[in-house]
Amino acid sequence: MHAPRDPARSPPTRREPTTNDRPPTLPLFPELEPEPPAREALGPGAWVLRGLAREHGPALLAAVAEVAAAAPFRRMRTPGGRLMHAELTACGPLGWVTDARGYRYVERDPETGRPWPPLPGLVRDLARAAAAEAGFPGFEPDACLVNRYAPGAGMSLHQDKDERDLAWPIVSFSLGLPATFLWGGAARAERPRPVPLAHGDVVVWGGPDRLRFHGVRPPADAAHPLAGRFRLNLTLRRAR
Ligand code: MD3
Ligand code: FE
Repeated sequence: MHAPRDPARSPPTRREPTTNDRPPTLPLFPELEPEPPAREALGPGAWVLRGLAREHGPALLAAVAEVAAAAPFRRMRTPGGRLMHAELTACGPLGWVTDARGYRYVERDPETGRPWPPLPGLVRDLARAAAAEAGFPGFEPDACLVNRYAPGAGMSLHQDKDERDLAWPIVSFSLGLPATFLWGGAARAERPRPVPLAHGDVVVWGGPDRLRFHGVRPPADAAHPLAGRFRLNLTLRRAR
């Protein structure tokens, strides 16, 4: 053990400069840097929070597996009779479904007749934190949709407007294979902007951007080390 240093008796020491004293070196060609910015505004109410959930990837995928064990992934039919390409399940008090009768939120899985599995605490906590960071404090989701995309499966341009109070945002977690998200406008005809989304990216969509048309390009065929040949997307919503 050292004796405690008495500052009054020891001579002032001068530290040698180390590399840590240098100001950060800015990239010569920032446009060539591989690191995307941590936060990107897609619009006045929409934020990409790059990699915010990456460290929770294994836990989130385990949570999805547990949900899918109780409420298996399935392909649903649109009211027009078309089979959706993404497979879907849900957790939390309410789950979104589509069939010949239309789109709606229901308390029970129509496949099993049982309530949807509970919303995992980690998912709820991360969604609340992400919403707060994007300027939506107090977000309390009551519905979590889980979309699973195999290579070749996408989602065509649509709006999300089945939720009662559109003032609440939607928080989405992307896991597994990367895919290109399509960020459209208020009208379907507006050409959407491609936004690449990777494992661990979180996006918050709200405010004036809540009713934008959006879709997902099918992921390319590849294997993700944690998720295999799938892209998974969790969307957290306040449905009622
Ligand atoms: C933008 N899912 O489930 S999540 C959907 O990646 C859905 O699985 C996509 O669109 C996916 O409805 C995109 C992101 C998302 C969700 C809702 C939005 C983006 C949104 C609502 C308004 C604007
Ligand atoms: Fe959507």
